[in-house]
Amino acid sequence: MKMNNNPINWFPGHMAKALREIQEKIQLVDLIIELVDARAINSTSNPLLKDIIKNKMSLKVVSKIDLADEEITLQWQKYFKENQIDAVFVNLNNKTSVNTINNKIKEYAKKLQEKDVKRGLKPRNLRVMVTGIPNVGKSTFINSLAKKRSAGVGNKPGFTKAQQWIHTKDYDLLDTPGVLWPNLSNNDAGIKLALIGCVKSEILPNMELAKYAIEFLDANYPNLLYNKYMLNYEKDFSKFLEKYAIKMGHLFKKQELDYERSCNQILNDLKNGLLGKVSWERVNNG
Ligand SMILES: Nc1nc2c(ncn2[C@@H]2O[C@H](COP(=O)(O)OP(=O)(O)OP(=O)(O)O)[C@@H](O)[C@H]2O)c(=O)[nH]1
Ligand SMILES: [Mg+2]
Repeated sequence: MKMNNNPINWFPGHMAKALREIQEKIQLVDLIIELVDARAINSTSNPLLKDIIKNKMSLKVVSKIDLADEEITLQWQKYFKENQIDAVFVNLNNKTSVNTINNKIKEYAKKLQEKDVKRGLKPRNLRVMVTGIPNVGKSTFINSLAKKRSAGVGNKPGFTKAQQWIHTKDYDLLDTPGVLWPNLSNNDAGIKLALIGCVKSEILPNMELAKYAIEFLDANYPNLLYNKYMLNYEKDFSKFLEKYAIKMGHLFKKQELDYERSCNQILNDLKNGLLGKVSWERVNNG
């Protein structure tokens, strides 16, 4: 299914500003962490970041693995390893995951400090910034690292704009993330981004989104629909929606079936992982 309207007209207008902000912040740090969503790793990766980062150290943090298809997550892990892209896969609501990231950042801090010592410099704290497109978990990430350290938040003098830093024993973290725009170059990127909540779903008609989702589930995860709704999908979205609306008692003014409400419900169930673990993109298929 193809949609004619560009669903993310929001982004181009803000791209220049976001780019400027990121470029300014990048100068302040040693390590750039890009958060992406495990359910759509291609679409949630920024297309330009690699070029902006240049020779700085970078780490990909793949969030929300608790909502993603485990098999596809494994494929991505293999892919990153083979391509020497440093990545950690996490559920940011899980303490163990946060520890994993923390240890990873400490490895980078150690590397930097060893370099400093080699050059005869006094070793200093690694400086880290977090980037990512909307809703990938940037704030959750920063808060969990900050809470763990119960670090004070304070101004670091000497920059034109006072930046807030979170200090830990091994590294300093910029407390405001850089917001990036998504990768729209692959097939149906806008739809997938709406389905995982990275762009406002109002941008696309809910009916279209739900149709895409149901057809995708039927093709890729045939059991999930029946398991959740106890309804068979007979290759006909309208028919499925009708059966669903009747079953759920979604009525408009107590008479007509309220399909909008039904679509909303299905989309929310999906976004919250209530149908099961679903990934919308595999490695190498956009
Ligand atoms: N299940 C699950 N939910 C997560 C995870 N990480 C973040 N979330 C949820 O995702 C939503 C968005 O997280 P935020 O931390 O606000 O994301 P953000 O990138 O700061 O979003 P913006 O500020 O809008 O750009 C919240 O409801 C989080 O609880 C994760 O690993 N697993
Ligand atoms: Mg945030």
